[in-house]
Amino acid sequence: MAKKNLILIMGDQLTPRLPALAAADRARDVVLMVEVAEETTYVPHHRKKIAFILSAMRHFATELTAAGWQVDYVRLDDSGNSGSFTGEVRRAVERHAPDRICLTEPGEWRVSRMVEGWPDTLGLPVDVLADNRFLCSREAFADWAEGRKQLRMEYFYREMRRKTGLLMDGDKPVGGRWNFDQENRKPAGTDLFMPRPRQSRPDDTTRAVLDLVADRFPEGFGDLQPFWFAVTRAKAEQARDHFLAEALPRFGDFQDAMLRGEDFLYHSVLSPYINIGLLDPLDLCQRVEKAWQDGDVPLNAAEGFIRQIIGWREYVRGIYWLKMPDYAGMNHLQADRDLPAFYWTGDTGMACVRAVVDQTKRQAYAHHIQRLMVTGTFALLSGINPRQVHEWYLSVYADAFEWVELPNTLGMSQFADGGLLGSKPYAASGSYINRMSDHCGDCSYDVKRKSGAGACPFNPLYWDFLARNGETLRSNPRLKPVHSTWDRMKPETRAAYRESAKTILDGLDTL
Ligand code: FAD
Ligand code: DLZ
Ligand code: SF4
Repeated sequence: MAKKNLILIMGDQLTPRLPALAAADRARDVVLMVEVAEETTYVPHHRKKIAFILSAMRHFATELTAAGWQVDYVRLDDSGNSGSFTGEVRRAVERHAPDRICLTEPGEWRVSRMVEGWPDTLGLPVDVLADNRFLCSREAFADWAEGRKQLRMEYFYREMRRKTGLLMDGDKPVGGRWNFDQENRKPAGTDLFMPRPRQSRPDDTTRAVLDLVADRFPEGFGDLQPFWFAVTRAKAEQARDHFLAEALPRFGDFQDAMLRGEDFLYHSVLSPYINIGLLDPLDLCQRVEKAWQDGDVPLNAAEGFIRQIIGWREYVRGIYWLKMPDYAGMNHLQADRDLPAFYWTGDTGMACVRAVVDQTKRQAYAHHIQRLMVTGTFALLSGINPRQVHEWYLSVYADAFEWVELPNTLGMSQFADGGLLGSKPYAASGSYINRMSDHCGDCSYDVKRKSGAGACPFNPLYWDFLARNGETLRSNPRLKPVHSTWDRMKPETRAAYRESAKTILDGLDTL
């Protein structure tokens, strides 16, 4: 008799062509989906993120049932819910007596370890299938990395362009260049016609989940309302099409800009949908390429967007699986301060940080430059413990899963991996934020003041960061010019920076 499988689908695996489903038989096998306390609390997730994932899971289960699958769905508040993947798989094994368990490889190392223990603890064979929603398998990335002294994204990206054929003219990049990033650094101006991401209206299922999350996490971080994330594939595709038509044409030009009161600018806000499986990354890139071919978007926009997906997204996943579990414990700069409370409350006089934290609380979303150059740079300059910074980012964004969040935070943003991911730290003084945004006009601090009372904290902290980490960073050729500037400063100027920085660091929570 054919073997009966229990197919486990996790909250970030909501894709009909998922390998574990493709290998299954809907007449014979049982699909298991579980809402479990452990996944909702392993970091203090934003409440909107929890609601987004649970609602999308419920909708996906309904779609699978309609497509003829037998779905066993366990809700967070079902009596007897043991609260963990392991506990729920054990209970499902008792209910269905399968011959084996089958799943697609989990996105996070933590869960992967859990699954490795199941053959012993549950006494059944467990098949773990590679996740073919990524364009570069873990093995292919390890092969690419083998023997290389430096794992630079740019070279990986070129290989991915060749592999996918995206924006290629034979074996040459279209437009004669691989990368148009230099054209993507314009500050944005206020625009009455700024596009907004497409917003979905919550249906009965989402409303029930919102009530559940409100009830279960009354003190949790982040606003639940308004809730407008798409929670089905069809709605996510509408959001995608809206982005392609409305925002993509200007995505490139203003990729690094920040504007007060504009939470999204020309960004796609598609990462939550891609990361839980509602949108397919390759299909998305092919649509972006077609928009360029049809003359609807400029090449710098199409290339910039495709690079983020087949370049950065695949690259950070490769690094994660190559380097875990040691990666999570890295702390190259030995940063050991606690994360200030204003990362959770937004209660600070620094207008840029306040704006990003406020937006994060409202939307469970911030775009890349807000994450990297505001909250990220501030934590880097202040020497905040990278594990605390990592747990904050993993908690507060709807798109945050460790495989993508950890390398971005610990590597790109905090330089805690010693330069594996980026060739130099993203350290900057207030003038960067002043150039790329309009926050400084709204601030209790003066961006033009270099040190002393009222000076923008980023200014003295920038120089103090370089001086404090001099021993570790001086050998970095890309930092030579700034270290030379520091060395040429008058001793009293250097002393003023360091004195100011000390005052700031001693009273971080009061900024
Ligand atoms: P867009 O600007 O429209 O970009 C298009 C797509 O490209 C994104 O949807 C995303 O899928 C991909 N992308 C862009 N940049 C990156 C990147 N650096 N790494 C991986 N994919 C990228 N991204 C996450 O998906 N989850 C995270 O938890 C996450 N944490 C981050 C933490 C820090 C400190 C930093 C600096 C970046 C982080 N990123 C993370 C990367 C990036 O900021 C987000 O992917 C992006 O802001 C999502 O918004 P968007 O969909 O509007 O992106
Ligand atoms: C993030 C998350 C949350 C909040 N809740 C659940 C859940 O209840 N059930 C579930 O299957 N997945 C959830 N997830 C996503 C998982 O954390 C994610 O699938 C794993 O971390 C991937 O290894
Ligand atoms: Fe941020 Fe400094 Fe500008 Fe204030 S002055 S908004 S702290 S960069």
